[in-house]
Amino acid sequence: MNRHPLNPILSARDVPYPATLVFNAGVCKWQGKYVMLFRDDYGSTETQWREAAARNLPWPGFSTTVGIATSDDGVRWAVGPKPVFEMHDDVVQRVYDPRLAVVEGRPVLCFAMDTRDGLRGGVATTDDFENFRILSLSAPDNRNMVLFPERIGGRYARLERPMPVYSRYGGPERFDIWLSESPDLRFWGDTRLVLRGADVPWAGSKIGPAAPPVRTPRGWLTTFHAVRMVERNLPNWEREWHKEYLAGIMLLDLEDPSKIIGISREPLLAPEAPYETVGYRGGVIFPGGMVLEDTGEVKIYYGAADTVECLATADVGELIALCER
Ligand code: BMA
Repeated sequence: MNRHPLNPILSARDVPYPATLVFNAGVCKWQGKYVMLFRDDYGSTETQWREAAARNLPWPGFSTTVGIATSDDGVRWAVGPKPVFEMHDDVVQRVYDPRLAVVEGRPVLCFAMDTRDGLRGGVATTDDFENFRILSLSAPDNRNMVLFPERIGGRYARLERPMPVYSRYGGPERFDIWLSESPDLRFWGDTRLVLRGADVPWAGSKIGPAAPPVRTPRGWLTTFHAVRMVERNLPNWEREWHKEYLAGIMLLDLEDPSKIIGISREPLLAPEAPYETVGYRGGVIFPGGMVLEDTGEVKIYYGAADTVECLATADVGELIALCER
């Protein structure tokens, strides 16, 4: 992977309305442009987090919105004048971590939703990136949903990450990637396990789908995030933080994407650059967008340190080779 020299490609200073942390974006190519939906946590400053940490106060409150940016080259972005997707009422605290896929020509958004009753994963469609129609919301707790860009065997498919706790008897956090299918993007079922967090040798803790998969002749190429517990305290606003977030990549069977063809034996991206290791939560790489260009270049967009949005590129053949090794 090559980190783009202009990284971070989007941060709070590019946003013309209240913004503090701009990260975990979804990106797609639509009608000749790159479209990005990004998460914006605002309403609390860096000074406030540090003060909270120093005085052992609870999490400084953020509000979250989803904003839009567009680009001609996938590198330089123009941010829209106001947020395009947000929800906040007595039950819903916020929607965040958007992932974008163009499914048979139609933009489809997956998102996470914090509610008083648990964490839900949503699927919504849009024709204009201004109005979003929510088609489905999962039972809690589930999130990190990403859609495949076409029907497989006649059905839509998504990767998702439920969060079993009770059945794990208070053991270490180990969440896995699952796949569900749908005839209409509303009703989801035929759910099956794809990859266990415990089976990622270089991470071993919880994992989750990252960017929506792209089709290659060798299989569906898809990134995931994986948590590695580290001894050292990572530089972040909290007193103690030991979860490092890395990116991995795998190749799934074209006909049955619950089957893994191959998976990279090493992380695809680990936090190394200063904008990845230092921030609100240092040591976090959280991909949410992946674009395969006609030239064979793959653009991977990722949130870094829960603070900014970044871009790294690679050659599709090399990524496939990593999985098939
Ligand atoms: C995950 C989610 C992401 C976040 C990541 C690192 O559990 O909350 O939104 O980027 O943790 O803090």
